[in-house]
Amino acid sequence: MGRGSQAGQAAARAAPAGPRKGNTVKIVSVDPFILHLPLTSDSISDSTHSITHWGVVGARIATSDGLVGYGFTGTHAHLPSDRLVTSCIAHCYAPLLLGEDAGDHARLWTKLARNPALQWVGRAGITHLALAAVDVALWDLAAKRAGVPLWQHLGGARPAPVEAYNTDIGWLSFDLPTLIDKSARAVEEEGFTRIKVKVGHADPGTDIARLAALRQRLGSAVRIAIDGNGKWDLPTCQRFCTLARDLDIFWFEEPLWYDDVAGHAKLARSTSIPVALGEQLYTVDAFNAFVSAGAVAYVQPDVTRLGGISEYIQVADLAHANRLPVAPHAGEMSQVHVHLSTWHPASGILEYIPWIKDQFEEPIAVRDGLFARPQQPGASTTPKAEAFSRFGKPLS
Ligand code: 0YR
Ligand code: MG
Repeated sequence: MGRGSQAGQAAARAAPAGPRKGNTVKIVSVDPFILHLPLTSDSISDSTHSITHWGVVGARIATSDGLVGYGFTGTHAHLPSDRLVTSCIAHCYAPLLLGEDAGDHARLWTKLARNPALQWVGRAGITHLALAAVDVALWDLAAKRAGVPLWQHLGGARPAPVEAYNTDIGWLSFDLPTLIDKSARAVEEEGFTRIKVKVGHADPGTDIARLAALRQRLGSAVRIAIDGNGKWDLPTCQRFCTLARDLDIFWFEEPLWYDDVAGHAKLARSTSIPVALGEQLYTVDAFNAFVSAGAVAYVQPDVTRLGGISEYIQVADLAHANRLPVAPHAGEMSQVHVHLSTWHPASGILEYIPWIKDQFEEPIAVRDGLFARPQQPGASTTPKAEAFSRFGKPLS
């Protein structure tokens, strides 16, 4: 793996820019991998999850011109389920990809996603996470072959830079002094004007007290979004929203169970706090249900859970057509979102969680609260050789 990573980068730099002149470039290998990267804090919790590592579970795809592409999904570093994803890549998708033209990724997406046998066992879940990894690797290859960063390959940058909001200051496991201290430092020393705070205590009054103290410390100019990670029921969310009236909450993310379209629609109608969701949705059809029901204001696709970039673009276009802003999930845990947000006209705000960035050849960078535009050819998904040697896990 490590050698592959270095070879991939060298080849990407040597790749001639410009059109392929109709040559087909064959897929010669598809190799899954698992990395368990330690968080920058020892452990964190939101209302639903407690984790110590982030799982980067992916596919390394090599082509006949010597290029190597990387794509991955994100997990909570649970090895048995990570291996279900890599098994799907190795045993279900690789045989469908070997010998194919790597540049044909629209057709290849359909070949994998609509394969009758695979569709039978999963239009979402494990098979879809594996599809995300493979699809992103193919886009990474396409941009490397073109010799440009993915955002440029997709059509170039929107005029405005992408604003970063910091979630790493606001975990539910932080006590109030830590929450306030980290938030104040992010705003006053690092230049963030947007932050996101986790909520979801058994008594929503606890969250109100934390947010009121934070609002008082930071003043009215800082945008504070909150994230419930699907914990509360509808009456609890409604009680919370009533109590939060004067706190100027920018959005309420995943207030309810992830798939509950009717519940989110009811909540959206009963509060002026905008509803945000999408990081747990696997398909454009799921997004379509929420958008059609008026159940979402900020649309939050995740390329590592949708079937990769190919399906993300459909979701972003759906939001755009409905004049809804797109604010993708975690730009650090899926660097691809920086490229997609730099390019797509409905984007403008992106989550910042700095856990895994330093394990990649081109780390994501935020300056004065804005994401820097990636410069290297590809999708910024190539892990460092050292990441494989230090944090790689056996596939069986
Ligand atoms: C930890 N961002 C999120 C982490 C975070 C989750 O489970 O994955 O809190 O990704 O909800 O918006
Ligand atoms: Mg979230």
